Amino acid sequence: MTDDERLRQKMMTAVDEETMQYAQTISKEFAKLIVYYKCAMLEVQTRFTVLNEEFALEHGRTPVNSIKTRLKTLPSIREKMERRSIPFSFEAMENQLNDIAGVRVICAFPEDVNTMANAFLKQDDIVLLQKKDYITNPKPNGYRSLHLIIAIPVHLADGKRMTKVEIQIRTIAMDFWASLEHQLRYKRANEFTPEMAQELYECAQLSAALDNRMDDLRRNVHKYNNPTDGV
Ligand code: 0O2
Repeated sequence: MTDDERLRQKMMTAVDEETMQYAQTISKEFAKLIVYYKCAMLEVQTRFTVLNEEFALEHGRTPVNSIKTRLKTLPSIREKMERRSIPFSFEAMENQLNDIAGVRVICAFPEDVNTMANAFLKQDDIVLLQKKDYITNPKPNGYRSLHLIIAIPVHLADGKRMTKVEIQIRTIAMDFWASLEHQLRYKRANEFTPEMAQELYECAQLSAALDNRMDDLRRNVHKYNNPTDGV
């Protein structure tokens, strides 16, 4: 007997056939939904990869340093819905959660963040649902990033389905700070003393200053090497 068969036999003794079938239907429906999110996420990743290649052809450098993708797991989805007192259903999951599929685009320079965001949002099949500009208006703790919630069509055998994706666009320096802060905070489990919070905030300021200096340097290098250009 395989492990799967043994597990099924164990479950059969614990729950009736009707419950088993219900659980199977639910897990199939969940798997189907997750596939749509995965396809939407890959589509977004491809669109940024294409924009990056095109930019490299025209300008001789790549504005996108790396692209990370992640799909929320079922326990993480349930935890978020419980935290927000949303009764669990697939409909509520689709309508009320914006970040089941997430794409993080890490850019070289601050200017690249807006260039990439604008080029992406210009595409006529992308619907912008929400924009939070934590670069112009950083969070009180110093967090900086451009957040977009968009819907993108996923083309299926029987038509298209608009699917939501959360996109975070930030520079390497912004990502460095956010990744370390996230580790220290470990999903809100760790508390910071006011001194620790201040230290983190100052680190965020340092990373913002570094971004600005590197952006100035990029502009100067460009101007020096292309004296007739406007930039
Ligand atoms: P994870 O593990 O990265 O997914 P939301 O909960 O997303 O519906 P909210 O809080 O209004 O609603 O969304 P917001 O402000 O757009 O932030 C969502 C995500 O941005 C977070 O997801 C983080 O990835 C990132 N983020 C926001 N604020 C901070 C911050 O202060 N520090 C760091 N390191 N990341 C931040 P999750 O689900 O919290 O985490």
